[in-house]
Amino acid sequence: MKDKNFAFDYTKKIKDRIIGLGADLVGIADVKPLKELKVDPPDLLEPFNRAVSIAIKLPQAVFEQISDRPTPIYKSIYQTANLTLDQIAFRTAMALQDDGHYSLPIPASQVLDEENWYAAISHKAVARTAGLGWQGKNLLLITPKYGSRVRLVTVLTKAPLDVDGPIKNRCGKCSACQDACPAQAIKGVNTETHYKSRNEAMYFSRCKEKVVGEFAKIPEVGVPICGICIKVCPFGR
Ligand code: B12
Repeated sequence: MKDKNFAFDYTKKIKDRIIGLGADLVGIADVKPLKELKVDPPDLLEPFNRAVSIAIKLPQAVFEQISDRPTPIYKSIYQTANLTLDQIAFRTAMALQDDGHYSLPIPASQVLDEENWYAAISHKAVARTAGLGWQGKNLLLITPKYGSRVRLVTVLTKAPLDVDGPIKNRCGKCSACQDACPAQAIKGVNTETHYKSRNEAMYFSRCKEKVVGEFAKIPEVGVPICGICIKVCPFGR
């Protein structure tokens, strides 16, 4: 009973602290179901039993400016959001470590395999498992309050934190992202849990060619971003 109360109080204390660092959403995932994921290095998850998922929202106005391609301002906001998340994750991991809990912040946007486009771990999978939102038809995490207008980061930890559970998919019959995708990449398939592969939700090569092959080559953009399926999603508008 004492341990149960301690975990409850400590989880609340850590979540409040992370919100105090500037996060908008925070949830705790059990690491066990995440062991199905391809991670880099392959033993990344071994020392940990919890994954803290952290999201920050993005300014509404930047999406209003996007019509058929990412804007230079969106590029700058993308970079600032990544930096902000990396700082929040770093400070969270250090706070957990100071309390005696082995912890590792995972970078917000670091690509480790540029051929197959994989990171150390999928922040969306962690966020979904931690109950921040569901995996939408656009393959992104959709949160009830901000839609996909969030960026994500993860802190792996051994801290005794209470876990949150996944929430129900609310995409329903909506096809706004499928209709608006400039690459016609989104298949419009729903999932009650998560897609088994990227190709189950989308023609992944079309998305990649548009974002990496075209948008990242716009001189004042220079990074693989798009923003259109985020903009048109009714959640967060
Ligand atoms: C490489 C990368 C890209 C590549 C490849 C994208 C991709 N879908 O893999 C490219 C350059 C194309 C890209 C494009 C974009 N990206 Co990107 N990208 C990444 C990065 C760095 C790694 C992704 C990765 O490892 N993918 C591997 C695949 C297999 O995983 P996945 O896409 O997450 O999908 C699988 C899992 O999520 C799994 N899953 C979901 N829940 C669960 C639960 C369990 C238990 C399990 C086992 C599995 C599981 O189901 C999916 C199918 O296997 C992440 C940051 C990160 N570390 O996560 C950002 C990230 C995914 N990108 C992001 C964004 C926003 C975009 C863009 C919209 C561009 C933009 N900023 O405008 C587009 C949209 C593409 C799309 N619709 O998917 C955000 C998503 C935020 C959100 N709200 O969901 C992330 C999380 C960055 C961040 N820090 O916020 N990206």
